[in-house]
Amino acid sequence: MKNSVFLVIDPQNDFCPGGLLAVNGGDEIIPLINRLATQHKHVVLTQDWHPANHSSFASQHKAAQPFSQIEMPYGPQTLWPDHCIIGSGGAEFHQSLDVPHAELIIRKGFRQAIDSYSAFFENDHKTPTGLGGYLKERGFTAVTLVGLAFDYCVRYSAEDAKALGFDVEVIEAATRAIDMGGTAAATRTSFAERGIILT
Ligand code: VGL
Ligand code: ZN
Repeated sequence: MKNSVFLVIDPQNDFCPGGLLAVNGGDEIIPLINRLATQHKHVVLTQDWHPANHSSFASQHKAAQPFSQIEMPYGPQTLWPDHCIIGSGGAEFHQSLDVPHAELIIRKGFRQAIDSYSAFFENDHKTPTGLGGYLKERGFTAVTLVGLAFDYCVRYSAEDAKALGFDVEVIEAATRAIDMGGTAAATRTSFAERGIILT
């Protein structure tokens, strides 16, 4: 596993029970993530990191409900409750997360006008976060993903990693899904079609 990196997606308070965009059981995966991380020499964390007026927040759109869909200049966008606001407690990593050997924390979603589910590209599918270049420059060829949420940030990060040429594995037991309208099943189908290994 010399050439593999363990990528932990958004293990943050706001995606855990009690948080502003809580994912069912989001906190349950933290001990497993800690354990799996000890088996990997190289670990990278991502952190959803939004300004308070972020355009993905329903609160920024007149009469819009959280979890509704709108059309943005870059394509369709789900509107979310306010979450992971820069500097807030909700944006901090879960207090039980214990991955001191993580080598990089990559923040995403910090531009007001565009969301970023993927750790590699923002939601226009064009603007790079820099993570792809970083991993390639360091010689990694394989990415193992875990974290939150399975059907959003884990999904799009895994798909972009695969499109960039990495071997990609997602450990489903160390993820939890938002699962709105069949999005978890759609994620499994998409992974199978793309050759992303789901274990
Ligand atoms: C996420 C929705 C909005 C995620 C982040 O981490 O899956 N989902 N922001
Ligand atoms: Zn977000």
